[in-house]
Amino acid sequence: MAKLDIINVPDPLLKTKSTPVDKVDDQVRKLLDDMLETMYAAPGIGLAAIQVAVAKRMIVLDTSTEEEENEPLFLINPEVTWESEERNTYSEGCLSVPEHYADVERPAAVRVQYLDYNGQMQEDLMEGLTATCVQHEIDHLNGVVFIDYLSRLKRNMIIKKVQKATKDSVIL
Ligand code: GNR
Ligand code: NI
Repeated sequence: MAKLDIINVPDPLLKTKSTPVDKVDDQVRKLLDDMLETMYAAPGIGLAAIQVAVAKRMIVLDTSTEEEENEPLFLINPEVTWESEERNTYSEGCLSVPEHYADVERPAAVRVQYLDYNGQMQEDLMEGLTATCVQHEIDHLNGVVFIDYLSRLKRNMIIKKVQKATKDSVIL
């Protein structure tokens, strides 16, 4: 396994629409394993491939708490097949927008169809934090970051701060 580098806003890659995976092979599984290691190390509860600069429709998730066993989920070519009328608001963060948080409203529950680690089709109902997180990750696959839901003023302010923090952390 290998830990990968996570890209930050305003990297234009984060605006690209990722392309479907056509075959779940060992190369795909290797990337999923590396993404999971990267997510756990961050630490985060989700990660989309585009965040490690791979424009493929793959995400990893683990919303289990510290006291629980790890419960990794691997989703390839995920599609929302149903969303609840009920909405939920969470204070969201993103590993590509480090140290910034904002409320985002989304469907409280979704059904998601996807290929699993073995290339088998699955359909799961997701609720609570898992529902929020999977929608946040599917947004990444479509080139959308949570700050895109904020006003242009707030978004630009956050991008500037992340850029500055990223530059300041470069050791010359
Ligand atoms: O680690 C993460 N936490 C989080 C919290 C609330 C809503 C969404 C998320 S996803 C984020 C990791 C990430 O950036 N995934 O793309
Ligand atoms: Ni994110």
